Amino acid sequence: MQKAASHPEGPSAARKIIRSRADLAINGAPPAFAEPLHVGRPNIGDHNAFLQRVNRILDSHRLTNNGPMVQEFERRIAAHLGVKHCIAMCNGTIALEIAIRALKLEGEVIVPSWTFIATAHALYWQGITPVFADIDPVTHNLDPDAVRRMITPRTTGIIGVHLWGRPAPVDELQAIADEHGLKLMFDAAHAFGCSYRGRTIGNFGACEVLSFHATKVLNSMEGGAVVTNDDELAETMRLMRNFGFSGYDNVIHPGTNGKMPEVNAAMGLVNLDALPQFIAVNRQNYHAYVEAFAGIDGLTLLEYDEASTPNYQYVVIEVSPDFQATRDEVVAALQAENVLARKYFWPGCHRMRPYRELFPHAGLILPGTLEVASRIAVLPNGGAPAGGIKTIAGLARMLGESGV
Ligand code: T4K
Repeated sequence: MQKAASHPEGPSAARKIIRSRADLAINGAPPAFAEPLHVGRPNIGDHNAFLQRVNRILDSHRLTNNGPMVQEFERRIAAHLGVKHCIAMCNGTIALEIAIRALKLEGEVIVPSWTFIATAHALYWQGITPVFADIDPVTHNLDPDAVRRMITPRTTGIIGVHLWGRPAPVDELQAIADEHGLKLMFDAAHAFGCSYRGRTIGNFGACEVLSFHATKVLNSMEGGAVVTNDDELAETMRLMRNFGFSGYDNVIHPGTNGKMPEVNAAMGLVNLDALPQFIAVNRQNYHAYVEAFAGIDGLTLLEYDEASTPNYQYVVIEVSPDFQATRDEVVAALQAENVLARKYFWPGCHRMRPYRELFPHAGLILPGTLEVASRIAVLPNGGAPAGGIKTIAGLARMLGESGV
């Protein structure tokens, strides 16, 4: 089990106090932390419970193809989210692709540019054009008016993303989809356990896609799932994930290999047992960041609304243009101290090579995305920053006063 956030020793015990630019590792001083503090340090539950499950898998000789661990994992996830069906997959990206195909999306599908690249790739990989709509720079989620502006006769669907676990504007997107006869699904890779207006994420749109990648609040090392309340859609996706097989030797649907192996389900189950502790540590860290960063002019921590039951996995700061150091300088200075802050999802999907060439003028209509892409950084959470948050804030405060 990971250590509590307040643990004073270990890799995240800071080795110096940063008072001036001369104390900065980027200027030649030794780094504040002996070992890297990662944004995506995996949450790992009870080691013995996991090893026992692995032994059961080995003893049973059932390694994959919808084995008992996967079935148990699916039941537990569906119950946890209060959703009818969970179809576990080998990763979130394949889960997105299978959901997109099962919904028969084609032509153009509207997505935010401000998301992990997998959301766009899952469409493009299947010959569908991802059309990037702008976000609200306050929420970082799709702006419904911007979505309306991107609808054309070729549009067949919308994929909303609950970025950082903060819910997308579900009702507004559903209204747009209904009005225009479009399919709506959600990329809920960040939003495990979060909710929208009192209802757990997983229950919205035609289906929602989860990721259980190592860096997520709940991980199965690699893994993903589609959750849905639609029986027919669930059945189609179950077929698609296993080459379209219905029983032995009977292929009744086109398909692929999207199956989750047993060992991944075992990891997911053990971690699900420890999820309340993981979220408690994230939350405790988040509040420690809030306290430590209070009063640093020009740096804002992205807020979570307790009512939406956040998992607090991502600690996101926004560096304002008035800050003494640019966002890139802040990230470089943090990284030199071994605080491996990330610029997720800079520069925005539309400015990444495959899509830049597809939509050379997209920047003109995505000002919110450009603004957010230029000012955010994601800080370590989970077990990573234990004992180090005050040092990280001290560095930020110094940068705000003197620059690098
Ligand atoms: N949609 C959204 C909105 C997503 O965010 C994602 C995934 C997906 C869809 C697709 O789901 P998957 O197909 O991945 O299930 C990471 C993850 O690879 C990716 O899963 C995640 N989003 C994205 C936000 O972050 P990178 O390129 O940042 O990964 P990487 O290897 O740099 O890891 C981040 C940090 O975590 C590293 O500094 C080291 C640390 N780490 C990582 C791993 C894998 C560890 O300490 N241990 C580990 O085992 O993409």
